[in-house]
Amino acid sequence: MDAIRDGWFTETSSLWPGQALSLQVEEVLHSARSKYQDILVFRSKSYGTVLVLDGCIQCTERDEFAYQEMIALLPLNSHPDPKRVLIIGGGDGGVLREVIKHPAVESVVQCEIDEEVIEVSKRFLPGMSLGFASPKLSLHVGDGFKFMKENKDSFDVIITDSSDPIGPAESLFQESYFQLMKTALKEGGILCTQGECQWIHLPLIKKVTGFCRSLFPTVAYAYCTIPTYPCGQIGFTLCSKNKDTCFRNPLREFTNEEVVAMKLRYYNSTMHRAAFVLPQFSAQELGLMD
Ligand code: SPD
Repeated sequence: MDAIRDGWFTETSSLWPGQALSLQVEEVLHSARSKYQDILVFRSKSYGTVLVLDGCIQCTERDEFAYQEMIALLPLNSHPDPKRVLIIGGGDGGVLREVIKHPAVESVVQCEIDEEVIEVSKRFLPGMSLGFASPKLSLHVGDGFKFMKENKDSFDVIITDSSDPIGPAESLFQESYFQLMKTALKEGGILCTQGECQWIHLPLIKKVTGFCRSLFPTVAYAYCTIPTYPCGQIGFTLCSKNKDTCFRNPLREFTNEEVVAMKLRYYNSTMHRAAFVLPQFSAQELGLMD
């Protein structure tokens, strides 16, 4: 709980040196160490309940929908028929909540290594974790690498909702992991991973999109705004085994009525397209120019 001082939680990390985000704390609800990481939950003054893993903010009730909707719907709406989905990580349940809303999705396997994150989310973040009761879900508590080695050619879409590339999640940003996702995807399958922030992690994004290009015929990077992630943004790496996939043009467009019925608050078809429009410094460095 070193990160809380004088009633403020401050998120510092060697991944974003020289900068920090602080949130005012009203009450610490939970603080414990699981087998894998430190888990902190607090009620903040202006962002609702906040989940922090190893000192890094994973989600706040106020803005989580931006990330969860986009990491789920960018790949799902880029696939012609995303029936079978695998989520790696995502123990808070927010990505699952969005995936099971999708009309084409018939079944979801979620593979999360840290059961305590799931339990903490069920207890303190009920609005995020309600999907754990879905009949579409098979929950697998265990290692995503092992699971994918044992489940080849099985999924239309794989979503990796990881924390940052330090500690347990570091391996999820490496080429061997993307190779494994490729083998777990069916023909024409699509993956989407937490892709970090172009303002502070451009070299990492360049490395990841670079090796992805050697593995997949179609690779893209998109991003959303979100106040409580570093620099107020986070990105997504998307790859398709289908050379004809055009990520910026969704194959399925939700009508306004569908957007409202699905209780979407960030994602719509216009936002889908806009998410792939990168600032010049980033587009140029990543070689993702039009
Ligand atoms: N810098 C924090 C990145 C966290 C990304 N994962 C968030 C998990 C939300 N389901």
